[in-house]
Amino acid sequence: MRARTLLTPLALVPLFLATAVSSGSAAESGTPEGPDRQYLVEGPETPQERTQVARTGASVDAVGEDAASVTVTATPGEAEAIEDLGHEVTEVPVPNDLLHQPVDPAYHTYDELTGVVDKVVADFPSLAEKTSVGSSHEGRDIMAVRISGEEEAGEDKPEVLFTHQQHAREVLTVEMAIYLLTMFTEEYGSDERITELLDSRTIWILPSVNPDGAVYDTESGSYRNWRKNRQPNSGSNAMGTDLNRNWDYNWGCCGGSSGSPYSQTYRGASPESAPEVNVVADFVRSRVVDGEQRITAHIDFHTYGELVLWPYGYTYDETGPGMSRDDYDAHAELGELMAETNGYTPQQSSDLYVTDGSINDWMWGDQGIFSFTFEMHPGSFTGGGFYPPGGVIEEETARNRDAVLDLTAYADCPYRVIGKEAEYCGSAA
Ligand code: CXA
Ligand code: ZN
Repeated sequence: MRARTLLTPLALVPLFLATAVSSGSAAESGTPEGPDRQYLVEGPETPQERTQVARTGASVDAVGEDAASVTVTATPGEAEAIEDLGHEVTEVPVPNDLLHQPVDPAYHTYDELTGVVDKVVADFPSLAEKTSVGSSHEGRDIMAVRISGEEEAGEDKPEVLFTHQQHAREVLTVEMAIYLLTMFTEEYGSDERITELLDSRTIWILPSVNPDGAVYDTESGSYRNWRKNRQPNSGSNAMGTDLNRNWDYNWGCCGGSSGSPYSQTYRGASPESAPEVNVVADFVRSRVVDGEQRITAHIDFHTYGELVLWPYGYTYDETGPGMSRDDYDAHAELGELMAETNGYTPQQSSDLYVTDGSINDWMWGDQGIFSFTFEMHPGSFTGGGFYPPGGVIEEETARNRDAVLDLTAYADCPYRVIGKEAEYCGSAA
């Protein structure tokens, strides 16, 4: 392997520290040649170049502020493959390395999250209801909270879905779920907009769709930088499937996921092979009533990058099968409108890099649900990566308040955003 230089600002950090933290065994992550590490990759500037980087099997965690670099989680072998593409690869060393830092008590563990959900539904029994959509691989509940205001008999309210923590280490997304649970319950009856929205919409919040990964990431007391679920892979000692590559729409079609169980972006043995994806997809399919999908809009929360993303991810093309010009334009308009409220960068998800089997592609391509990914704070690795300090939670969750309410407001007819409600929503006009 070629020698790699340390980042200049960190040149004084003794090298031995970088090796001292490389304690993960092959069974936990990485390949038999070594565990996953985080690297700065300087060079890739275009979606095509970032897609080439992602195709090595590394997870591209964020695009640098200069738009000419990315941060990745990769095995040493993948790092070498990235170097072979002609990029400069630098391991991000300790102490700037955010791996293995102590778990921040400001963030909620899965058990604490369960406690919060139970308290919300106990405090607001006429507004909020807790259900389970099913179990994770290790048998944990995948909770769903249904929130709705006054119900009239026979009324069919449009429904809005929020999903959180497909990727275990993206801990701020759980705090985002708690923010939404609190906002929609505590402010009903006092905030006029929220009251009106809940009287005319039903909200579904799935605060952690990867509880096994979440527990694994934090149970030792130090973060493990874990992304996937905790499902063993037959014939391999590598654990886990990337839930956001396991959805059943053009699964594995386009080089936007990996077939290797060692990869951070392993797509699984077959679409919905991850029980977490299967039960959430079953839940969404169960919202089809009288042949009509009741859920019209969806946000999947991730970190990090401060982006608003929309489908498709499997192709660079804006339009294609199941995505008309109007469909695309309505996604883009809604995405841009939300991004104006939170200051994120709006773009089609393949502008980042190509992915296949993502939740957004399935929600839109299979279910006709307007579907977005929010990549929350920080904007780049230097803001704390996947584990920003607890002090940012309040500001960075509240930051998405207006975007969530705006999307919820459009849920009766998302095409209204491009002025085409008469064409697409009949009497709703
Ligand atoms: C993403 C999200 C949705 C569709 C396409 C791409 C980005 C996401 C990913 O790769 O799944 N990025 S992340 N959160 O760092 O893993
Ligand atoms: Zn993610």
